[in-house]
Amino acid sequence: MAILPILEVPDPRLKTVSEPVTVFDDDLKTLIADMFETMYDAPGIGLAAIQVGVPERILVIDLQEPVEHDHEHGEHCDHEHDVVRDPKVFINPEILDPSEDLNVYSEGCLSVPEQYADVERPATITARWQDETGKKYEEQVDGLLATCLQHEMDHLEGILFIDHLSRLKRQMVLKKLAKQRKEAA
Ligand code: GNR
Ligand code: NI
Repeated sequence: MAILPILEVPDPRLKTVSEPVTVFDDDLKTLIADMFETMYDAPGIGLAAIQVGVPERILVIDLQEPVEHDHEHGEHCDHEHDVVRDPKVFINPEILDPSEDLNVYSEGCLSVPEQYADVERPATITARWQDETGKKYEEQVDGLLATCLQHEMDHLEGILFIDHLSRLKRQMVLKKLAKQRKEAA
């Protein structure tokens, strides 16, 4: 397993249109394992293969809701371990019949680090995809998973969440990122 470097704007590779996966082999399973490790380390709730430089239609998502729990007095508790992992893999994903009603979510992206902006997307979609063995699925998806899946699917088309913003807002986000990078340097 390996943590892979994540591409950041303005890396031109992020604008690549990714290619469908046709071979479901051990190399694919290794890449998916590395993508999960990279996503959990970042941390993020989703990752597209192109974000680690691989132009293939592969997504990993884990909305990773931390679970509330009680514990006995004096019991040792490391909250980092109190996360129920829910890893989801989407290969060659497609969206069918997006709803007319939209959801607004303050989105972020590991390729546009530490910047957030409201993005409107269909609230409900039907998603079709394959898993790492090539098995096909079709399911209706809503809530944060619908938002995240659409954000990730945009990556497969070379689109970032900032591309959904007005030019003015996009420039504000990129200026803020440049300023924060300068201050961190
Ligand atoms: O970690 C992430 N958080 C997030 C929040 C709202 C909408 C989408 C996302 S995905 C993002 C990780 C990422 O960049 N995936 O491509
Ligand atoms: Ni992203």
